[in-house]
Amino acid sequence: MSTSSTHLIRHDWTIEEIEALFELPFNDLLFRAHTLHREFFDPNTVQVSTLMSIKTGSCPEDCAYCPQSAHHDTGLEKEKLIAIENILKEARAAKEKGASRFCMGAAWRNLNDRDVDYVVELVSGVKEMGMETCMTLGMLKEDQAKTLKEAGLDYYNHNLDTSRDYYGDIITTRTYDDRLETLKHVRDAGMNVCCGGIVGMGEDRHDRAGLLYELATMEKHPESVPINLLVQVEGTPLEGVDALDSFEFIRSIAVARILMPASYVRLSAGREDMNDETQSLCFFAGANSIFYGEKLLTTPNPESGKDMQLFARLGLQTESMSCSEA
Ligand code: SAM
Ligand code: DTB
Ligand code: SF4
Repeated sequence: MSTSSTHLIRHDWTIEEIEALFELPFNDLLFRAHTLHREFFDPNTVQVSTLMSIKTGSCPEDCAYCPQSAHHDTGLEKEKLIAIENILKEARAAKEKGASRFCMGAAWRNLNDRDVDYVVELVSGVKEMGMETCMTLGMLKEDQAKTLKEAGLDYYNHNLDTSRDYYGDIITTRTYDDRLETLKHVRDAGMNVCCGGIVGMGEDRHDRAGLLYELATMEKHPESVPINLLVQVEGTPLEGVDALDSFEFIRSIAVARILMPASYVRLSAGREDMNDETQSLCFFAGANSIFYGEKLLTTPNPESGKDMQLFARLGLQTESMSCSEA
């Protein structure tokens, strides 16, 4: 980012301004997003992270989209915590395939103190390989966030998921303010914040704007903003919800790029249901990070060979591991 660009970063967006961006003609919106993208990033470079579930299923939360909630019968086999050595083996394989960050997710409502030593050991092990680390473990207390930071954790993922207004339709077992409190602990501890949400959950455009409003008016924007397209899973309450128009998904990426020009915008879950052209337009609109590897947490993701082919066709490069300032 050039120093002359920093004045383009605003934190005082209004919901009306954000809705007006969504209303722009598609070409105008993409032109604006792409122009800004070039001011802040190399437009032909994408950061790739690999995701692994370290504790799967039987989560006490009732998130309506999630296959791992104990409230829904999705037929998912629940698993105990995976042995550290097996996770480090996967991390090594991810590094060999070109991932620069390894993200570990647990189906927990919150991190329990009894599991802190385990996650600290994982962070150290992955860091020793020279990869960046990210974790998503549910709610964190202030002291836990500090411990994770001291262990060397680079990013903590904790999504707001949707607008404040629509949140109660999706999750009833925790509040929007619970989420914001954990995000504050992560920020205060000095870790990079990875925070975004899901679109295609039956919300309207006002809610998509509302989610981006919450992120873009934070005192410091999240360094990484995952925009997930709902992966519809059989047995979840959101199975069968009307699919989101792919142009509306691309618009959401473009608006995120305009609102948070210096942040990585991650084209996150849902790529398995997108064609190459949709993904390419997302990259043009400002997405510059993806999950790489054939599985997300529990659902399929495009095979890495397929992603590499698409990157080659588009002349895209993956970000080298030295670029860790994000
Ligand atoms: N339990 C922790 C939490 O909720 O923060 C961490 C794991 S949770 C699975 C991480 C994120 O995955 C959620 O916040 C949600 O945004 C995303 N996610 C879960 N299920 C999804 C689905 N079916 N489609 C798209 N994104 C999903
Ligand atoms: C995020 O925003 N998306 C990822 C990651 N953060 C942890 C998770 C997507 C999960 C998709 C459903 C599944 O595979 O279980
Ligand atoms: Fe649990 Fe996270 Fe899934 Fe919600 S999104 S049910 S908290 S694993």
